[in-house]
Amino acid sequence: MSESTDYSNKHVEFVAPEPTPEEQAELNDMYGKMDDLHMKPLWNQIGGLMPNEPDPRAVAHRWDWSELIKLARRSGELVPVGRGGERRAIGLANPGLGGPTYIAPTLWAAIQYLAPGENAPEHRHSQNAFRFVIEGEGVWTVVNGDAVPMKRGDFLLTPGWNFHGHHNIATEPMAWLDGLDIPFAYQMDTGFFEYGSETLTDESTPDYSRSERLWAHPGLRPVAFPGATSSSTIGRYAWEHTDAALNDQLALEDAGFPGVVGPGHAAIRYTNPTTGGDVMSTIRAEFHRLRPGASTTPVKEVGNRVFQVFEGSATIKVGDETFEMNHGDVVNVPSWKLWSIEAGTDGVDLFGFSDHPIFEKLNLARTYTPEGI
Ligand code: 1HN
Repeated sequence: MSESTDYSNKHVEFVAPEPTPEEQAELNDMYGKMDDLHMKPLWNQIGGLMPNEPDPRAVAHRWDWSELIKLARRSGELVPVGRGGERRAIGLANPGLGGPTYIAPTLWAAIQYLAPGENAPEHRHSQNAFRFVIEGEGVWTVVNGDAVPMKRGDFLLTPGWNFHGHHNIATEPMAWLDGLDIPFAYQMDTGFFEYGSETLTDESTPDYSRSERLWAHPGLRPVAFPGATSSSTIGRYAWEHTDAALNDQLALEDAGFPGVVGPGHAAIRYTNPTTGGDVMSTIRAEFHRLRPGASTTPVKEVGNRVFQVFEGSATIKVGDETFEMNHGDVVNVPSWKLWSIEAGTDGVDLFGFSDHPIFEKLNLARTYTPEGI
C-alpha cells in the first residue's frame, strides 16, 4: 500500500482552564485516589499514546563487526557453552529500548560463537529462529533430527517448536548471526520452551540436509506432502542458489529484461515452498545486491528491519542518520523511519530481515514513498 497523506499535522493540545487553589486541591485528591487504585486518566497522555504516526522508541543503530567478533572470540575463551546457558550468543540491544536485548520491539539479533569440538545442546521454543552465515563453515545445526550444514552465505531456519542444537566439527571456531522473534513472544506472553536431548540426535555431516533433498529443488515439490505449512519446509537456503538468482537478475537487467527492484538493485526473498509466502509467520528474510553506486528507493514502512553487510560496502541512511557499513556490520531501521541504501565503489551484498509479516497479517502494514525522490 502506498500513502501520500500529509503526516505533518499535530495533535491540538488539550488545555484546561487554570484551576483555582480549591479546584487544584480537589484534582490532586482525585488523581491521588486514581493512582492508589491503578487508574490513569486519558486526557494527560493521549498525545504519547496515539501519535499521529509511529514514533518509535527504538533508535537506528550500527553495530561494528570487528567489535562483535572480537567480543564473541573473548566470550569463547571465558564462557563455556552447555545446558542452562544453552547458547554462547551475544544479543544486540537497541539503545532506545532501555535495557532488554531487543534490536527492535519484536526482534532479537545476536552473534553466536562455537569453538571447535563444542556442542550447543538441543532444545526447542515456540519462538521462530534463523541463522545467517556471514563467514566460515564447519558447524552443523540439527533440526528435529536432520543435520544441516552451515556455510558462508547460507540462510538456515529453525521455525518455532523444532528441536535444534549445533555442533562444530571443524578445527576453526565459527560465528554467525541469529535472528529470532523473542521480544514479540516475550511482550505478548506467548513463549514456551523445553530442553531436548543431551546428546545431538544426528551427528552426521551430510552435504545437504534431508529437508533440502526433499524441498529445495527449484519449483518442484514432493507430491507426498501436499499441504501448506505455516513455516518453510526448507532448513537451509544454500548460498549457491541465492548468488545465482541475484547474478541472473543483474544479467537480465543488462540484457534489457525486467526482474530487478530498481536500477542496479537485485533482490530475492526467501520463501516457504508450500505457500510462496514468508519463511516464518513473524519473520521475513531477503538478500539484496546493489551494483557499485546504485541506490534503493527511499521508503518508510510500518515494522522493523535489520541489515547485515555480507560483502562490499554501503552508506545506509535512516531518518537523519547516516551509517557507513562494511563486511559484517549490522544496522536496524525502526518503524516509519525513511531509509535508503547506497552501494559503495565495489557494490554491496546485504542480508536483511524484518517483522513485516506480523503487520501484514494484522492489516497494520503501511508503506510511504515520498514523491520527487
Ligand atoms: C537460541 O535457541 C539460539 O538455537 C540462539 O541457536 C539464540 C537466544 C535466546 C534464546 C534462545 C539457537 C537464542 C536462543
